[in-house]
Amino acid sequence: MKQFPTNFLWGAATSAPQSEGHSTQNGKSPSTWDKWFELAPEKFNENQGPENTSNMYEMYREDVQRMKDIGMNSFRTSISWTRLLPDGKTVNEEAVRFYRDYFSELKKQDIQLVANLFHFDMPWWLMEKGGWEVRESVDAFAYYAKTAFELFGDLVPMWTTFNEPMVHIECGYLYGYHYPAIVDFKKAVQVGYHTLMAHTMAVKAFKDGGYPGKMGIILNVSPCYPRSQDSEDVKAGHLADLLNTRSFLDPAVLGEIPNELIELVKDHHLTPVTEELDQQWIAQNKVDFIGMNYYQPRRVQAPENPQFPASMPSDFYAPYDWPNKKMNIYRGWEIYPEALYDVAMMMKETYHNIPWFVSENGMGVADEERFMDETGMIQDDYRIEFMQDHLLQLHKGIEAGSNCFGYHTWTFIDCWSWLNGYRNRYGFYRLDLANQYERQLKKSGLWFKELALTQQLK
Ligand code: BGP
Repeated sequence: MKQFPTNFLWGAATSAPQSEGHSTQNGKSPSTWDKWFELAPEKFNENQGPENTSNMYEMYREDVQRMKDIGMNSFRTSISWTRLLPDGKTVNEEAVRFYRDYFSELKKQDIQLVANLFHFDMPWWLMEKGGWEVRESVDAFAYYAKTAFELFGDLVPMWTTFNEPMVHIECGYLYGYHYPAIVDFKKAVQVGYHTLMAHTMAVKAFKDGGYPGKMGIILNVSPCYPRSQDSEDVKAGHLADLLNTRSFLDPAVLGEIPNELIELVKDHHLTPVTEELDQQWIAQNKVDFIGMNYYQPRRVQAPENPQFPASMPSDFYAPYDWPNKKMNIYRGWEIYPEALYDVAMMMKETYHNIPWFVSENGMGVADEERFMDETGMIQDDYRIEFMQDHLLQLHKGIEAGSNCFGYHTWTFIDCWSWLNGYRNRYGFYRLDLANQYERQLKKSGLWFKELALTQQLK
């Protein structure tokens, strides 16, 4: 039996675009997802766009009760930028009413909210001006952040600026999965830099305003394991970590962009446009905590034909197909719980043991209906085993002194997921699309309730 610390946060995460629905109603203006779906629905799995998702816009009151029913004492969602500020400046009163009521409901039920500001949903009006490619996006984001702090500060104990900033950078500007789906390493670096500055200026607005609560950022962490101890493979692993993890983790926690990264980018003619005071703002605006989304590790090897200057990250490190890996055969991702212990140790040893939590971890399963029993309950023992194995490693890290204060799974109710639509199911509650978004508890929800209420992993 493993006992977790008192006050440990047990919960789940979702995002506004993946859970609210009503994506172009009630005064909300379109994000890139709404617009892209309108322009090219065929890109989306089974032509399913973000209009309805799991309809929490209407069902949040019952859903907060559902959280309570399974012992959750914490929950993350995001605020929709385009719902709150449809034109970037004017507050949508309907959005204020919605979020205040939703967040008050959580507070009433003693469920600690982590409110995130950006989960891949760039406003379309800003995208038309260049999105994260232009400096205007930094000011626009800081303005939005400040507006949110003013309007909801009394209801939000924990804020985060971005969810997985590397994802919108890579997917939008290198790999074609998010709008504008272009391939341009130099633009990707500029977009990354503006994202970092948007984060920094939002933290600055938070500190300057003296708002209550704590401030953090959520990063996707895939610890890198090189193919061998051969120096070229080790170097590939090091560069993958530098580009994917340290690029945001170092400035957010240590207040500086790694010098090595600045030099690397310079050598490869990728240096972004910066402003004079940027470094100073980064140094002065560190976060209070970090959220780590962990699904699978990154296995790398030295690239076969490195190009100079690099035109893609794969010129620095190539993927390596580790033969011993255990797979989630229902989603196609590697399962490697041990990495969570490594993350815990990295936070303790390299990042001053800053408070952190697992902000996403979970097992996606396609066609999950096949595991439904005669009573209608999904018997997701595979998911229970997945969480158990990860929690064991996390517990080991906590025992070794890592300052981890919580565990959120992805996700609470099965939700829509970008180009994948509703294919991969992750929730504690099954979402019945055929039946008016009805929610049905899965076996993992019952298991989680016991865990959260006893704080013990059996
Ligand atoms: C994370 C994102 C989530 C969610 C999750 C599951 O990277 O923060 O938004 O999408 O991954 O991903 P998928 O649905 O593609 O399996």
